[in-house]
Amino acid sequence: MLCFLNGIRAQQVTIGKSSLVGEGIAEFVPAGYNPDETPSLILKSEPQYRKKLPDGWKLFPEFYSVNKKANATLKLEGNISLYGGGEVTGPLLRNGQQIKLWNTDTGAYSIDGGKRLYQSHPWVLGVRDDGTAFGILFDSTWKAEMLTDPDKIEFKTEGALFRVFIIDRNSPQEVLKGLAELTGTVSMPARWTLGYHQSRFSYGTEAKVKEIANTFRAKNIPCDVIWMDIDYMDGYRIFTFNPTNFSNPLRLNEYLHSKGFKSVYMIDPGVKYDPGYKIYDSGTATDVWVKKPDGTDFYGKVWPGACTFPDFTMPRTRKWWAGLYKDFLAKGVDGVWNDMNEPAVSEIYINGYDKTGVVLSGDESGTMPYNTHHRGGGNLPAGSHLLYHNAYGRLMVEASYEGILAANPDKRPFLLTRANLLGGQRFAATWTGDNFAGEDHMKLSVPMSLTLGLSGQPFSGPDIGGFLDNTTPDLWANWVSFGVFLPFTRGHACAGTNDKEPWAFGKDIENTSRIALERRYRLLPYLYTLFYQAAQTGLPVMNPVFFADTRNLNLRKEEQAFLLGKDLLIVPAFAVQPQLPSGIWETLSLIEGDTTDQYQATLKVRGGSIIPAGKIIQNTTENSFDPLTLMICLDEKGAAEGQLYTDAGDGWAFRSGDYALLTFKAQKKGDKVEVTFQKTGNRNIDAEISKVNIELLNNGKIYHSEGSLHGKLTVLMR
Ligand code: NBV
Repeated sequence: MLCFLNGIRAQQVTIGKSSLVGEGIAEFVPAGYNPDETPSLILKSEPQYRKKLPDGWKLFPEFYSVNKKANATLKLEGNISLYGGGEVTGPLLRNGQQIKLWNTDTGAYSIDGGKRLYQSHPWVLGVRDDGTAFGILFDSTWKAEMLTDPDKIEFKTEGALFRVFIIDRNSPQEVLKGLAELTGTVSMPARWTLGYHQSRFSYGTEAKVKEIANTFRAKNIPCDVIWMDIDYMDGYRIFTFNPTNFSNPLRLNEYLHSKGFKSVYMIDPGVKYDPGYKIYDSGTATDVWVKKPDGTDFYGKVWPGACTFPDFTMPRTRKWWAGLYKDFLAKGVDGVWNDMNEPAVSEIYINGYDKTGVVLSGDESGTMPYNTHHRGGGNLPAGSHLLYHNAYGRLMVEASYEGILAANPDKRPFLLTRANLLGGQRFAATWTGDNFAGEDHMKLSVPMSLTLGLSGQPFSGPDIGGFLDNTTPDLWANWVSFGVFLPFTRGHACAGTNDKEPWAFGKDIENTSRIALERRYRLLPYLYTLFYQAAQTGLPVMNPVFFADTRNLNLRKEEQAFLLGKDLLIVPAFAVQPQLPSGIWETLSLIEGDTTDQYQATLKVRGGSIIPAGKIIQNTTENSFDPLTLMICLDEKGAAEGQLYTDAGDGWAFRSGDYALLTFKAQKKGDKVEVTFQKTGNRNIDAEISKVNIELLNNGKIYHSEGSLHGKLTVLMR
């Protein structure tokens, strides 16, 4: 049927097939859809069952073809709050926004939502006034634009027809669980990845890395991970080490391990065009490179100069790439950082020997031309860069994840990626790229990480302090003080900027940083439990305030304050008149001085909850739990509940029962509060948790008591 769409002649495409593929999850397939033109790279697997759509199903997309380019639209009725879209700038509440889905290396991005960023999440969450919610997933990686208008959600691609999935459930949390049923969840991270990470572009020598590590320990500032940016490599050749400055990486990593640190090293996709360089030669011999339309190798400029690029659409390439990690990780490397994988390409060359390249314009600039050829294989058809660009980082991290896992099968892979696609949380955590050392970017880091969480990616955070430009002491102090409550907590800095370690800003700010980091470390038992829940259910770790009361419309825009899990409210010091949920919320102190330090965020515990906290530790190789503290805040009925999940902290034994999940319940009887718990899992935690402290927060007062998991846990409110 011919019609007009946004004033342009369009062909309406009928829905060829619709079915129910999960509880409240519908799949819509347009007539003429061809998976060889739009393969699915977002779903974890094809839905297991398909049933008839129930009578009364309300949300139907409309499909169009505009000049042979596919479009899907969902008309909206009533007042709907829109969220999602993944890695975006601009507000948390996304009504009236427009984004381009074209993964782009955009440093110092504008804060108002105008520019493209590094990832693509073709997903929108809608919340109705009554708190019920729906979500729409556009299953396409073609270059696209997504509009979240007040009256419609529109997804306009530059490619072929695609499927749409719509989830309609009774709360936004339930919709996010549905998204996880389709796209999977984060894989349970190792405990050390939840500690503080210290990075810089770059700590340039082995001696400098050791100095940084030692300063953390000397100053008693908790930290778990030191990061190696590109300068550890030999001339930016991936999977190599600089023979002078990082001559013995195994020695360095063993040194870091002996001090309770882990190490993460960067690996970019561009392989230096350098016959004689092992990786270039083996990639060439295996025939893995992305091709130009004429079938010859594509060359583009990145850090090492002219590079070839692995074509991750080919199973052969992913296998080859995965295999490269074995020797690399054998040097004691604990985690991997995949950068520049949009892919970022600054110039293109006719051949690898060129001295001058061509700089492309428009959306092709900064990456490969649209017609660059990807060969595909397995379930993936051959296709153009216009189809596969947005999946490049996602396919790369799948291969990296597999390689890291194969190299160290007894450890949980840790991978951080800059580019990714909806669903890519299964393989890698993320950070919000090259932000700027300014107050606006600091504030933006809250809605950015919240929105990623509402788009399936729970494990994210910004470069604390700001990557580009110098950071002032005041900015650092403000940023680190709430940044420690973001799921991924890493300080990072660009080359040429000032030092940005917690001690770099003078004694007072060092103290502020220590308090903030000690607060995070005390909360590790809670955080680890939240990640366990995220891995189980797909619920975010960091949540918008409106999750506390989905019917309170005043909370829908709140993007300064946020929730950690559902029980802890974080109000950053910069927040001006934040909209907070009503009900019982008690102020929580975790560290001496944390409620008087001007920079620290205010923490509030929800009435009805029990938060498990540990003691201050310097890194996660230390026992967090002795004592375990239960922070209890009763609801109106004098009851509270909370969970603690613990396991070996790494490895997979938890999958066969070596874990402990404790569900605590507190009930007030007279002036006595009794705490009981139930345990599932086979892990014996007696040695780890020999003592339990109780802190009951009530009307600004704290009631203390002590006990153990084997005795009675009670606290008197007098
Ligand atoms: O590898 C250097 C940087 C890195 O520090 C940063 O975090 C990435 O987002 N990388 C980009 C390359 C370009 C920096 C200007």
